[in-house]
Formats: sequence, C-alpha cells, structure tokens
Amino acid sequence: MSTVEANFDGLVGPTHNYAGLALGNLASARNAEQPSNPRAAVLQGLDKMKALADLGLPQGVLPPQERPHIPTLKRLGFGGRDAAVLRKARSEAPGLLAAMSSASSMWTANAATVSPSADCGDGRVHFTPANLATHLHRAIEPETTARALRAVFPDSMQFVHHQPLPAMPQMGDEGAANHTRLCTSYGAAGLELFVYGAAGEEGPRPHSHPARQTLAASQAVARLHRLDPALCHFAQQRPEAIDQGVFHNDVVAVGNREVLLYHEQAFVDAAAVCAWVRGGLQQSDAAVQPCLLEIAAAEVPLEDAVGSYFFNSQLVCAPDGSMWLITAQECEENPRVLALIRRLVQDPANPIAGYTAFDLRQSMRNGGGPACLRLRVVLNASERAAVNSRVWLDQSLYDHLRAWAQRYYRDRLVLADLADPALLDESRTALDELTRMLGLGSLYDFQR
Ligand code: SUG
Repeated sequence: MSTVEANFDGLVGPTHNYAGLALGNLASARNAEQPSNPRAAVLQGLDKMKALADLGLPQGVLPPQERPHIPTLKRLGFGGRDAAVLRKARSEAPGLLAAMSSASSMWTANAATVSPSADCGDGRVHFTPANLATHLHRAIEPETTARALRAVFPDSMQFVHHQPLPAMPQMGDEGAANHTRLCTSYGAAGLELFVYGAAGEEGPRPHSHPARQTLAASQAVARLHRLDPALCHFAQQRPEAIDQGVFHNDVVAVGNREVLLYHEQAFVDAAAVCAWVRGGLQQSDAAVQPCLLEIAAAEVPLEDAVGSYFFNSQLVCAPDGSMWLITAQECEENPRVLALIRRLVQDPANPIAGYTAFDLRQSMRNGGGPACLRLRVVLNASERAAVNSRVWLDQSLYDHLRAWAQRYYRDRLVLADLADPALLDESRTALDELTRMLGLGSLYDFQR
C-alpha cells in the first residue's frame, strides 16, 4: 500500500463558546458573547470528517480537552471544591474562567507540527506539539495534546514525540497552521515550508496584532525533526496582512503535493518561496510540474479571503490522485470567491478537479475553517498500521460519535453557563466515555 496523507480532525468539545479571546482573529472578536451551539458544532465537524472518509481519504479523530480546566484555575488561586472554584472564578475573574473553558483544541492544525518519515534524518515521523504561547486559553493545550498524540501514535519505533518548545514570546509556535509540505509524491522526501510572523525585535512586525509564530521557533522545530536544511525554507508573513486578520499562514495559503495556492499578500518575498519550490521539486522528480497559484488581490481582496476563509480550504487528493478543495460554505456566499473557485476548477493548468462546501459555521464564528480543524499526517503502510486503530472514522465510529454528542452536548451555551457545575459533570462524563470509545487510556487530569 502506498504512502497517504491522513487527516486527524479535532472533535469540538462540550464547552464550545464565543468568548472573544483571540487577539487578531476578527471572527472571534466579532462574535464575542454570542450564544453558541456545541452540539451543532461537533456534528458539523463530524459531517466534514465523514464526507472525507467517504471520498476514500484516511480520516482520524482527535479528542477534545477537559474544560473548564479546574487544575489551572486552582493553580491560579481559586480553591475549594469544583463548584466553589467555578463560582469564585466567575465572580472574581470571568475572563479567566472563559479562558479555562475554551474548546479551542478543536483546531488541530495548531496541535503540532508533523514531519513525515521520508523527510526526517532518522526515518521516523516527528511530532512537536505547539506551545501556543501567545494566548492563555491556548497555552493550556500542549500538555494534553502531547498525551493525546502519544495515545494515537504510540509506537516509538515509528513515531517520535518531542516536547513543546519553551512557552515564551520568543519561541511562539502555533504548529501546522504555519507549515506546509510540498512534494512530488507523498512518499518522496518533501520540501517543508515554515512561515513565521516575526524574527525577533528587529525586522518588520505587525503593529496592532500579535505575530504568533517566530522564526526561532520554526527553526527549532526543523532541527528537532532532523530535516535536511536544503529542503527547508523559512518565509515571513506580510506583517500588514497579520494586522488585517491573517493570524496564521493557513488563512492565506494552502499547499498539497506539488501545488501551492496563496494570496498575493501572503509572504514578504513570494518570489523567493516560488523559486525554492520550483528548484526543489524539479530536483525531486523532473517529470512533475510544480504548480504555483498566486491569487491577486484584484481578483480576491484580502478582506474577502479572510471573511470567506477560502485559503483555509483543505486541498486533498482523492485515491485516484485528483485534487479537491474542501471549503467552508462562506466561500459560496462570496461572489468573488465563488468565481475564483469556478475558475480554478475549470482551468486545466492546475490539478484541482472540484470542490465541496461544508457548513462549519459554529467553528467559523471563532475563526476556524476546514483546514484549522485538521492535522495532516503523512503515513506509509507500516506507520498507518501502527496508528491506534480505534480513532479511524468509519460508519460505525461516526454513528457512535453522533449518538454520544446527542447524549451529552447542549444546544445552547452562554458565558454564564461556564460556571454551572452540571456542565463540568456532563463534560467529564462525555470525555470519560470518549476515551473508552477511542481506546485512549486515562488522558485527562480528572481521570488520573
Ligand atoms: O487561535 N480561535 C482560534 C482559531 C484557530 C484557527 N486555527 C487556524 N487558523 N489554524 C485562534 O485564534 C477563539 C476562541 C474564542 O474567542 O472564544 C479562538 O481561539
């Protein structure tokens, strides 16, 4: 069996809510304090996963995290029994309670950076969980993320799990959302493109929004993964694009196999990126034509790209090798973006054969599109066989997860509900059952 690219999507957690926590993420700010629907959110994500599995793509599931996170609230000085911790946090520091209650681990493009075995010096698949150091609500994810990744990819002969980088601004790391791999075929050694927002105090930086990924962090990940420096490139995001809501590179660019689809305003030096991709792919297999698709601001202004999340589409290969765009419904609702999609699908000069749009509105309202919800892992046949087999989504797991969500998830949540001890109980019961369903062991603090 050949090497494949598998998607591991994050299940939306039972406390999914809109708290306006993410600086520089326009959707998060716009929808702050709106009621959310956690049940619809998890079902929307599951439907996308199921559609990709039905297309013949290997599709895995990653678990949500335990929220509200009582251990961190205790560490921050809220003592007593769980109900008292929640009550005091709500009255004294509602912002902290919201941060400890976010379901943000659903966006698994930020869970880790993953390098396939064909790229790594020791021939194993490498994972570095992202430290997500710029935001409190996300900086509490890496410890459980690391446990989850070890539970899903347990075989140390084939998988290497690094520690997250030190959690400090100089080492801000947001994982695969700022990393793209290009290759002539999945099993061949690929080119790894790392995109950063800032390189220390010198050089251009955004003015109003944080640069979440640093050059130093990207370089550290490349070193840890034992990548060949000749096959790595470090490109800077345009600071002015970050200031316009491009908080991760996957909001303005997506790559797959030999295709890089990117907005004109994505990179400080797009010409250097393209020259490196062309040279590297030609060297890997001269028969494969690199396909660099730059989308002009005149065709789709950055504002429309951010509003529709077009570049946060998944670009995937069906088993017959044809390429598909998996987009958010918002792309169909924007006439300029829809015209662009039609143009790309009709153009024989690129391998994109079609598109499918999904309703992911619950996640989109917090700035998370189709590509944010998945972590890509390229696996050869023996690595694929070494994955915890219970996490692969098939009809039976899909049915079980739907029934599970319907049993435990609420269909309406507002910020005041986060202090409800019943919500904590429901969430723990749901997660406890999930770890059994997926064979993950005692993943959560409340289980230990
Ligand atoms: O980190 N939103 C997430 C969205 C992450 C999207 N991921 C990628 N682009 N790969 C973030 O900004 C909002 C939470 C809130 O406001 O309630 C939030 O964290």
